[in-house]
Amino acid sequence: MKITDAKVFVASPSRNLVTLKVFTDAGVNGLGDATLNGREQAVVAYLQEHLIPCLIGRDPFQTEDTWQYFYRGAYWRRGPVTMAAIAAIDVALWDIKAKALDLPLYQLLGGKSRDRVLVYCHANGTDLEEAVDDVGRHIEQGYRAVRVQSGIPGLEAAYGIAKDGRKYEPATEGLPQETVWSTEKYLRYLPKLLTRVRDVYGDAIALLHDVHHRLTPIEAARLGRELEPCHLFWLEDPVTAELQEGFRLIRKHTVTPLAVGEVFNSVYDCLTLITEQLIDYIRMTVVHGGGITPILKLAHLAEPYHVRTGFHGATDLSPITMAAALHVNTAINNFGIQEHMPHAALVDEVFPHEYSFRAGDMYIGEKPGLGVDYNEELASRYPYRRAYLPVARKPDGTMFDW
Ligand code: KDG
Ligand code: MG
Repeated sequence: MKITDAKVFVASPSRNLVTLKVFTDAGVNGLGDATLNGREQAVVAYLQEHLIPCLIGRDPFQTEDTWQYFYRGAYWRRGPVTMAAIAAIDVALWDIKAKALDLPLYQLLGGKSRDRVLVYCHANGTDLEEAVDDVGRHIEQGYRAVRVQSGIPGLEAAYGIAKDGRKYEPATEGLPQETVWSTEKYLRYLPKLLTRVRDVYGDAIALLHDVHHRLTPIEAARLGRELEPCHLFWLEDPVTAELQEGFRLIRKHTVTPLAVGEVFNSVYDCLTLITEQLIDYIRMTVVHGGGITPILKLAHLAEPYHVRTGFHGATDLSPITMAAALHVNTAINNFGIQEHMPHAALVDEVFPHEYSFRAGDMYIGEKPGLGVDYNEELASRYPYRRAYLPVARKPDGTMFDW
């Protein structure tokens, strides 16, 4: 079998999503997600100008060699643009291979290790009462694991908080939105929120929280320690993780489980974190981590260190990435949990998919390949619209992490 062509689609069915379709001479096609929130067109150019010309004529079954060709062969390695582009090709090739063999993809990744995949949802509110109520609404929908975010008293905007009754989407059209952040206000408030949620809903629910990279190691250590009575499932992205060694300090002071990695794109971003057991969950996922080929290796590397997976699953990762992640989650032994932020109904229409949600779990389905299609005609009615993630500053104007 030979690859004959590949096309990149950029559409905005409620949000921008970049999709790759790879064609073969056997009539089998594969899909890959290449979305990088706020930097979509850079990945499009990388694919169109640099990767697709080298892809034509290759054997789609050679997933390992093709991945190495684009990773090693570029000389310039890593980075989210490069790795999202390589990921799109890698996933599309795995999709082709599984379809050609008439098997659901998880069968090629190790077979079934579980029947269902535990997911966590996002509950949020502009204040404590609203956030607590929203947790209740999600429990009623069947979720057994809930991430809780809330507006912070004294701050106008906060990460993860929906406004005007709409679903939360951080990217907005126009230039980046400017927000103000105060570590002091956040640290004063957060233990009250999570203690209250635990008091109201009891011990049976798994609770998670995303710090979104905004503390220093010693601040994160203090927060982790204060949250210990809440028995969190995890505290996510406590610090910017470029300095992996910073986690040693956090770990020294708290037994609150730690998750990190949604912005990572290489195993080298988390080698120290994993091999020194500085984290409990690794969140790097298929699209930003370079595809199924490296993510499978990462999961296998993490297994003997008791680090489990908790793949990123926000709405800026398309249903193709969700399906790919679910296949990996189904096959590996050290699966932990999967993030589930439901896509808008229109996105689900553009990407008809086999996977489904029931009573707090996702089910991958048995269709050959990834089990996702792409409705090109429908997608073409929603052209790309430039959008950016917000930026954050401290109250005195200093640039900070959003
Ligand atoms: O594009 C940025 C989002 O993917 C990110 O803010 C979502 O932190 C996130 C999460 O945990 O889902
Ligand atoms: Mg996060």
